[in-house]
Amino acid sequence: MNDRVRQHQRYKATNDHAWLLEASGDDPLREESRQSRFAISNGFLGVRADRAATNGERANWPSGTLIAGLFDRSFEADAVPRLLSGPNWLQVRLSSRGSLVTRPARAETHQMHLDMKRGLLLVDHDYVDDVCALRVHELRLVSAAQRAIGLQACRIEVLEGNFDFQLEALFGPADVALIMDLEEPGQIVWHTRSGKALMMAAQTCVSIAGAIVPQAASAHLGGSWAGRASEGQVVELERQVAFCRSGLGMEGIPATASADLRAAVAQSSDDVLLDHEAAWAERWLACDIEIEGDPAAQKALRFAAFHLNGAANPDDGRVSIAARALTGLDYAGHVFWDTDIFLLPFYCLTWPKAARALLMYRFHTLDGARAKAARLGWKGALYAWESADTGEDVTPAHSVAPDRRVTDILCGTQEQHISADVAYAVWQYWTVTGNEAFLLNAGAEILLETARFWVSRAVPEGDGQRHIRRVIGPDEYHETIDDNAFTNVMARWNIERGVEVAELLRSHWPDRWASLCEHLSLDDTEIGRWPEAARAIVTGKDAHSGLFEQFEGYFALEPIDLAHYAGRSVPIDVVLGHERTAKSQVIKQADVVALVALLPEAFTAGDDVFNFAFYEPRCSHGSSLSTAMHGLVAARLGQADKALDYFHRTAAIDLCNDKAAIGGGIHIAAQGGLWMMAVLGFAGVSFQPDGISLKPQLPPCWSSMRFALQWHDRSLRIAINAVDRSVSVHLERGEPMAIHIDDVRYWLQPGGTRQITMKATPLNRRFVAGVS
Ligand code: IFM
Repeated sequence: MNDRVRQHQRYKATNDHAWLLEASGDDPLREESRQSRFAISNGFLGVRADRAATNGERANWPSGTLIAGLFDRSFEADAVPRLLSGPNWLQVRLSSRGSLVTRPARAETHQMHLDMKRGLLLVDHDYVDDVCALRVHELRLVSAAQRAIGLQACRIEVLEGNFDFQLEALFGPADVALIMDLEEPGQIVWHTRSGKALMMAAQTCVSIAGAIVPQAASAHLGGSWAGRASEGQVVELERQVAFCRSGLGMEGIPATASADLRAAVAQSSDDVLLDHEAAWAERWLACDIEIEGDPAAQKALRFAAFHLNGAANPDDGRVSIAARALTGLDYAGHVFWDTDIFLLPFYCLTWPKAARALLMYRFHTLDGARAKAARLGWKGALYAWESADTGEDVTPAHSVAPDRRVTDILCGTQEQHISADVAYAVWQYWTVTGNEAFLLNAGAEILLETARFWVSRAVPEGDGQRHIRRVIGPDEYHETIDDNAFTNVMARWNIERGVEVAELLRSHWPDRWASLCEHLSLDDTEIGRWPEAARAIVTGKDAHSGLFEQFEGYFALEPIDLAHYAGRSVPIDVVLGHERTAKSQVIKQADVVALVALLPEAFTAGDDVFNFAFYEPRCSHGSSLSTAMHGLVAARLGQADKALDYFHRTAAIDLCNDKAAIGGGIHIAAQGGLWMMAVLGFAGVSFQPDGISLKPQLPPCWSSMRFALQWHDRSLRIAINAVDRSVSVHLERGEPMAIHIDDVRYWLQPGGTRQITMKATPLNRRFVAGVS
């Protein structure tokens, strides 16, 4: 393929629609949602799908480049630190004979393609002018291979007439909280109020028909170019940027950064593109899920994996993933339990290195968690409900409620299940990877310090039991409640894991155990009290019925039939008002149901079904985290139709234009939840001490499902076929291991495949293992 053909091919999106997200035309009301949905990111940089060739006539919101971990306050009076953005490096202004080319030929010629396979955003526009007609193709990426780098390439084809052009490569302003220190050709350095630094280098090059055009006027970054391109000719602009930030455990910007960034932007765009595509190909090999029979589910899972892959940086243990990942600024870029509970499963099972980095972030913020526990009068570590870069709790104290009143936010002090959620994530990673170095150097300390917190937090009372009072569970409609079942059962579990990890270290790594005990001032007497403390925590479970009471007094609250409010377009607390909602049984999101999902062992035979049946109709799904948890539980309970309905509702949160606008960013927890529903729900993956277990119950319309998993440094490929009722597991790489299919244990040899034919029972495609 010659250079020109190859250059042209770059801008062509794959024609496999299962890998594409498409939008066309102008849709001003949905523009901001589109910017989130079509955003690209690489765990360090995030770029919303702002228009580049806007010709300056429109200042898009909020524009700019989100930079993972770059938190600060803009002004003294700012309540909490927020994620800052670097400049928008994608603005291009086109003029023809001195006038801006602003007239799109037809609205529908504006087309956006998110090519998820190659990790590219491709945008096409046609423009007309009195003397020429132009077609502009744009390609953008933030490199999955070299996370510092962004690349923009624009190809301007002259369809008719002569194009006497001026082309400007512009840079939008950086966040107001970034103060410029230095601007010199090709480079800018900023600092923040608290002394963090951001450096950016940029290089732009323009050519006509392959010949470089000299710059007409130079700016420190970007610049302008002028020339004439006649009909059939192509003007091409290539711009590369590279960013470096300091401030997270680093002493300023490294001395070599300037040279490194300049070298990065000087690379050939072909090399950058090829490396990026290769990195994406590797990710897809590890995490793609293929579904036959449900194209919408297929696309939703690709979209989920696309954003999950873009959200994490396996090389940086100082940052984590915000509630809107790097696609928007809702929640100020803060990190919630979303990451530990909804995202970790994807990373543990498909990208353990990224999972480890996310948990190292929790390790690096452990001091903040210890300080928070101490400030509130407890021992151990209470993680920040909303976390930024230091581990300090950055939950705002107030917000404006939907009724426009300023209300207090109590989550920062009361939503304490976060500590158990972090411990849960640590344990999950340990179970899935067996990474001893992580356990010894970071994981054990988190488990012990969070366990220690709960032991001090669950206070023994006159009834001989321990109570955890004045908390908020996942259901945030009920504040300052006592003995939230989710919090208490997770706390118990956390303490038990603390005891387990203590025993493990004591017996296998006594030296490390001794040094950790010294470091934490922990001794056998203190740990000796933990098992009893765990047992004494009230769970709210009725011994006869098996039903958990969501919190003390919940059953006495006003029951409200949510069916009467079906079709409402606003959250139920807006309809009922804050006070009535709080005095009712209406739940914001999965709470006891989340417990069924996370700790199924806390439910004995049939209790899970009963609890799900009781709580599901009481849930209003006022959080984007809710439907995924319900779908996961429904799938595991064999309620495949219901689970599929939850799956598609979860997918709609970010993909459906008729839902609430998502201008503030995509809901990354919902994306993680989709993956969980598919793999942990429909495929029925769970963990055994010696391997993985599968209990597939595919929805009726999914004729097959294929996916890959990582387990203890092994790679597995799994195929479930509902048509011939087969399940096959292939051990692609790694040592022999056990695999359990519907409770029957099989042994897998390296390179070997197990294919099992299942017998279908009449119920809901519930399979039973048959011939081996
Ligand atoms: O973490 C969630 C919380 O559970 C509900 N409100 C939104 C937060 C961020 O997604």
